[in-house]
Amino acid sequence: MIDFTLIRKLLIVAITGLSLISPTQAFAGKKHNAHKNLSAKSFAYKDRSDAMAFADRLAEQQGLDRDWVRQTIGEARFMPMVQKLMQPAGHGFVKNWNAYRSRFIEPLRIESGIEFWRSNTDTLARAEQDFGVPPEVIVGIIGVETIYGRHMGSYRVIDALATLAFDFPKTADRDRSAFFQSELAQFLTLQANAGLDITNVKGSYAGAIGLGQFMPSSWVKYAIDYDGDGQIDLRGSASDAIGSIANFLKASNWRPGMPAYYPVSLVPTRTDMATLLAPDIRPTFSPADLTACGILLNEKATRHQGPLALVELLNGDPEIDGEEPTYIAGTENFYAISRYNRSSYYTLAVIELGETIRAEVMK
Ligand SMILES: [Ca+2]
Repeated sequence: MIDFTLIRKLLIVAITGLSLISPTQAFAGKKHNAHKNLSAKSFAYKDRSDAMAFADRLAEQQGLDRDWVRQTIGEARFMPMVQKLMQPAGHGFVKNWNAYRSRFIEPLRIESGIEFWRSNTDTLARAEQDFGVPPEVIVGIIGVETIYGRHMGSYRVIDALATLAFDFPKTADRDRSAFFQSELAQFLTLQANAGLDITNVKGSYAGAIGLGQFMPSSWVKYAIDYDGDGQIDLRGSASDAIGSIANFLKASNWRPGMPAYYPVSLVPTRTDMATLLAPDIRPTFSPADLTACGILLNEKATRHQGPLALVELLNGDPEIDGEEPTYIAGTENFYAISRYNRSSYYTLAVIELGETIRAEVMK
């Protein structure tokens, strides 16, 4: 759960062997070898004056014990692989929805999802009642994020966040140090506020935690105790993860009962694609606007109340026969899911995985 495209995240995660999926096969283009040129050595941040100055400021701002903050950040270690994994995927990286989709809508994830749904039927029903978010969306998210807890990440979160806060790769397309400094700061508050032993928590290379891969800032804002044991445990409690994800989506303006998207058909040469694609996935157009621009909607879509977005998902090179993009009309609920991970490919994979599992469970 981080605002990088999952496409890149998964490409990189696959290279480390942390995930069963292999999106390097999902995309045309040059392969990326994260193991090359890995010469940097690990070290502890206690000897870094910038990290210790940050610790002092943080203790002051948050009213935390200065010695504890210095010691905690001081014992965090630079992780060369984390720095490497955050680097851009490289040139020649071509998106391919059909290939991406096949990595997620696959037997292991579907089987695990059916089992997860059946084990958590009551909690999923309660979350729908409380937050208006249906089970298939929550089940889709947990499946795409971690295969129901199978891949929650093996990095100490404190090491991952310190590395990205103080040694964000210089070659990355943009400097995200400030973001990770803020995440590190919020992570430290979880020790006192959530009773988390933060030096032992493991997560992804980007510091995302638990079944739903919450970043610390999302934990602070949206995580809830949903099994009533008085603790928020996003790694060990499926109920807490379910309630927290539902709470996040509700806060992202989830509309109960609204479909997330409609299929569309169009002839790109006859439509005003520049206008239609300008807002990206932010719903902006009425059904009548889309029809006027040459998009063919089904009857249900023409009666949709609320704005829509024309979402384009590439399937390789649009100029090549057989690699034409996939188009859908995304609603405000498509947009709400995309707040979890800002990628239309991620969002559609979540929706399709959830729908596939729902159909199996309801058989
Ligand atoms: Ca709990």
